[in-house]
Amino acid sequence: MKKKDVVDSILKKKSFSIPLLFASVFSPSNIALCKYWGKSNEELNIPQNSSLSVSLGSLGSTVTIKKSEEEHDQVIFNRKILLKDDAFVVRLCEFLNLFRPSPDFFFHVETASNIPLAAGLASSAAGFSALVLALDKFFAWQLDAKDLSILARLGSGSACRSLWQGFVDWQKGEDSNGMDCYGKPFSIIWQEFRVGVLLISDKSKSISSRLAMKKTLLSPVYPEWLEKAEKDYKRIKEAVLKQNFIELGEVAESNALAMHSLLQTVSPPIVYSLHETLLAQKQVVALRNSGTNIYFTQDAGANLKLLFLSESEEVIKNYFPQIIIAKPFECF
Ligand code: 2P0
Repeated sequence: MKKKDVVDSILKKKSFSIPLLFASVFSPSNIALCKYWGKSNEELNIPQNSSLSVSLGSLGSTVTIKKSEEEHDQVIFNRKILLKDDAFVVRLCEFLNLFRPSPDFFFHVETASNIPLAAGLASSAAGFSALVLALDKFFAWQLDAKDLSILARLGSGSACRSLWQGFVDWQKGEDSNGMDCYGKPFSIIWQEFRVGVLLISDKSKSISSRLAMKKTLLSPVYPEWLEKAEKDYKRIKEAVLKQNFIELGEVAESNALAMHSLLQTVSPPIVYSLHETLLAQKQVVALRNSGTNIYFTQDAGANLKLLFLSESEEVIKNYFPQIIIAKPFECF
């Protein structure tokens, strides 16, 4: 199946009426506690392993769409008009091709992210999630959460976990077309849970996660990653359900380190960490050894995300004054 077939199968009975002049939706960013790393289907972003994430509360992206007055799509990012050949615009327009009511219908898309670009967190996840939700609102499709999550996944895999606040489960599913591969929120509300974003570098990453994932599949130890990811996913799920912070933190940190070790087995090795990343990891471990319950996780970049509970917030702010603290459950 191609992306367009999936979209058509979801939208088969939907009309493209436009009752609104515009639609605007916010989606939070999300951080994986058990990482999605490797695809079994590149076209449809179907993962090799199940993953589990937590949202970043009010940190994320707002997408506003309306019909373009021009004869092409217009994309504005943080108030700046982007050029047609910008890689982000090309990717977005390709995605929008899946949803045009007619070939001469063009979109005006405005994306506003409140995450510092330097954080390397203005990830595609919140953007594609908000875009799909905005399309649903704009065309009044009223799709259910499962279908919306599948559509968001077609834009970017991790976007299927950005439709909700709190913890989200993304099962890899069994269906080769990915119709059982979508995000599902947990009903757990864990008010004290915090994610701290620790900025290490504002340099763009050396290699996109999409390409890095592809290269990693060739690693001789990739099967070992899959085995570990499956175990970690189950343990983190259990820890979320029991609200066992120590277990959650230990497994999440170990999962992130395993993903980065795996990256080093690729030829040539893929290294996202900087010297400062390793120093910050050591600082987290030192703080933990002095009695503060804190763990780190790291995605496809040099920055760290710190996991802790509200009881440790003051100590951690003193230790890492530059930290940006997200509250995944502040809206509940
Ligand atoms: C994750 N990452 O689970 C993992 C961990 C980065 C490290 O999902 O190709 O932008 O669009 O499906 O979702 C980043 O990859 O990749 C990612 P595509 P995506 O959050």
